[in-house]
Amino acid sequence: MINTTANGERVMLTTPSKLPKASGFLWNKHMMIHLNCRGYAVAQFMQPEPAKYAHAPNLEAKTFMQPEQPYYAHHPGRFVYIKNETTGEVFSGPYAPVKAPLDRYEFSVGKSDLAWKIQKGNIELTMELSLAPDEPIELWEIKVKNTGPDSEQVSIYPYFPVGYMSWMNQSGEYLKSINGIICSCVTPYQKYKDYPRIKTLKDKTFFLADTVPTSWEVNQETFEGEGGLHNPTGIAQDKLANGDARYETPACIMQYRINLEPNSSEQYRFLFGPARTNEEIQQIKSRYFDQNGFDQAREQYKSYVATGIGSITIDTPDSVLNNFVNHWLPRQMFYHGETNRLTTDPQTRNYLQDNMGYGYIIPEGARTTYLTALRQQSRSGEMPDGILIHPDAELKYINQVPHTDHCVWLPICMQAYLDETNDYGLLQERLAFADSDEEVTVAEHMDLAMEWLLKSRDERGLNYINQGDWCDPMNMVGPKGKGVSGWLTLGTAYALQTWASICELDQQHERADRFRQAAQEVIKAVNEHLWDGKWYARGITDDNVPFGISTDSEGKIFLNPQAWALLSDAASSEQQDSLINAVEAQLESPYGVEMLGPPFSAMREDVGRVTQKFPGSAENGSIYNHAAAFYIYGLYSSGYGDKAFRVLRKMIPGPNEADYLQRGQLPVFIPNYYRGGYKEFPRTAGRSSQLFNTGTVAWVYRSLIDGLFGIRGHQEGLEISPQLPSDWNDVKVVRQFRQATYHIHYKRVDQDVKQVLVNGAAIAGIIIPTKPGEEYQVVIEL
Ligand code: CEZ
Repeated sequence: MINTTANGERVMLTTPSKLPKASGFLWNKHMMIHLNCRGYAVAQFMQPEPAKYAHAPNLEAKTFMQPEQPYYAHHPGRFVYIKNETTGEVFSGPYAPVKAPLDRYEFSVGKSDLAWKIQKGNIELTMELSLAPDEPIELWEIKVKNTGPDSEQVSIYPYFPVGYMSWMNQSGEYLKSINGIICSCVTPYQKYKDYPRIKTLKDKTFFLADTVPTSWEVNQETFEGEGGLHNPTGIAQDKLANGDARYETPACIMQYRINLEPNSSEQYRFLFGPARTNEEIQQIKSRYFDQNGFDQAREQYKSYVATGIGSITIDTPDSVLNNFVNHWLPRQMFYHGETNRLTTDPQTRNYLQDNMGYGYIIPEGARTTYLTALRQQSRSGEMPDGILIHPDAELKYINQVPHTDHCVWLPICMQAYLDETNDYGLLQERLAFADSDEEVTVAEHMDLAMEWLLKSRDERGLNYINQGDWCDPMNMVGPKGKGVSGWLTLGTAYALQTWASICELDQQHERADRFRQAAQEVIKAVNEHLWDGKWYARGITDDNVPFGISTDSEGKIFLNPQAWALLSDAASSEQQDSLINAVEAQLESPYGVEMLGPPFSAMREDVGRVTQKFPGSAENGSIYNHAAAFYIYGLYSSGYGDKAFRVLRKMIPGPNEADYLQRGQLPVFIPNYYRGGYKEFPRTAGRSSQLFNTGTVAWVYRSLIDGLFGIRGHQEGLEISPQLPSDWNDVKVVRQFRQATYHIHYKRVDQDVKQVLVNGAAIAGIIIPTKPGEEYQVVIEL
């Protein structure tokens, strides 16, 4: 059902119906497209705000990408109908809208393309999507082949619905001069002040073909007729009606009527995307269709994606893990760093954590993000809810809701960058503030952020939560200004300790002591007020009610405080054992660790919106992988290697069939969640959200480097402290580190003294020095 090429670079699915939402995605810096195995698509491009060029049939609200995105018959997608001109029989690729049974089906997800090969009778259809490297254009190549012994008369109809573009003005027509369909609209608006912006928008959607069609149709309703999408009236006719759309819903449809001799094939290429003017579209046509622009663009796109390689290549006994870590994990981190989830005002915590992952691929890129973020800090030390990364951006939606955790992420993410690069010069850069021109060093900015966290605590020493912390929808714990977050208080402790370690390495010993001591006070407060006997509480509400505790019937235990108690060393070893036992007993399922349990079944007004989400979905007790990743990192940092690996491994779908069927996802990304409620709703537990925007990936990568393989950067070199699963005996890893390459061989040996050998000689201690350009052969005895 699901296969992988030997090197893991492609994943193939051979059924269109058993994992109906299985999907893949492509992106460049200007767009992303998420396609499922049946051909339904969600695509966005930036101008500078995210916009669509293929719309739903109703007017869509502008919101972030959705988990468990529902698809319906008229959902935007990329389809090809094929009609046998002799029998009249019709099927469609990749599967929808006709959903006729196919003789062969393969959805093949590559790192820089998505492809399908399907067969019905003697006709084989191949559809292949790639993207332009640096503009929002889909490059489609469609091939039909006659694999039978007789010639076949067929008509091929690419069908790219454009949907309801606008209630103000929408239309579409075929233009012979460009051999393409251009659909136009005016993005709806009502404030006259918006006009200057509206007139700059790419309000046209084009569909350009390299081959002149037999006929075409631009009118969705005419095409569909009385037959419906599974049997469109347009296709029942000999030729399409060459129609247009005049304030009617447009669609891009062409007919190619051909005679295919045995073993012969025809190939067509199409370009689909947004543009502002017809001239622009004309230029796109010549750029891609004259000479070999199309092929070149595909190659360039492939090279672009290939630059997103991580800093480790692994060869362990677990081939699924190898494939995932060598290809798909760094690809997903690269996507996050390159696009910031297609927003112009990423949430501050997302911006920092996404770039923590990016730092393992493009360190200079990560460096810039710390500077960009700190320039937007206020003189008080407070960080804004979102970071503006485009001159026209403004804080929107969730970024208008005050959350109190943003300062926490600064030292934590920066530490990964410094470990990797040793670029302590960063701390001496001088920057101003959002509300003051006074320039101070990055280190001083960081001090202010830490002091802001310390100041934002109540008389007990616990951090105020206001309308949310890491958990966006935990919005009613502290709006009155009293409620506190147990997780955030532990976050403060961990941030302070992390900043103290950075100061220590930067030879700022007095500073380091000060922050380390402050962390101890914070931890003392947590243990005094939030230890519930067996685990840590999630917080205390505005009305002084602790929650996330054993006497709660729902939301008894939350994962985040437990994970961060491990990270911040707040828990004694007895407390560690106790909270880990509680997590394992109450939250761990075959699909990973749930974020809280039991899930809330109704609104709890002193906790907030999180409790209104469907039980077991998203923050209300799903296996929220981002939270699970904190826990994994916490387990590694406390030396629970086997436990950490068990949970980490559950993030990757498969390899057994039952697991794939339950999750419904291909092992090409980690989704933001798998459904929880394993005890309450076993039928849906494990189901993937299919949403590939998640802070998880950076933390998983960091867990692999700092934890599992123990090859973390240190000022003097590479620090060796692996925590391999006890049943792994022989592992090889190639680690790229500060322009040097380490070929590392982990071996279990039967001798008391274990050594680290570098180029054949044992080293004293656990740090391997590093020199740019060097190759090191390392043997680590276990
Ligand atoms: O967003 C994520 C945030 O981007 O939720 C995480 C948070 O840490 C990330 O910064 C946990 O709350 O508002 C909501 O209810 C949603 O839950 C979204 O905010 C959520 C979506 O996954 C965004 O894609």
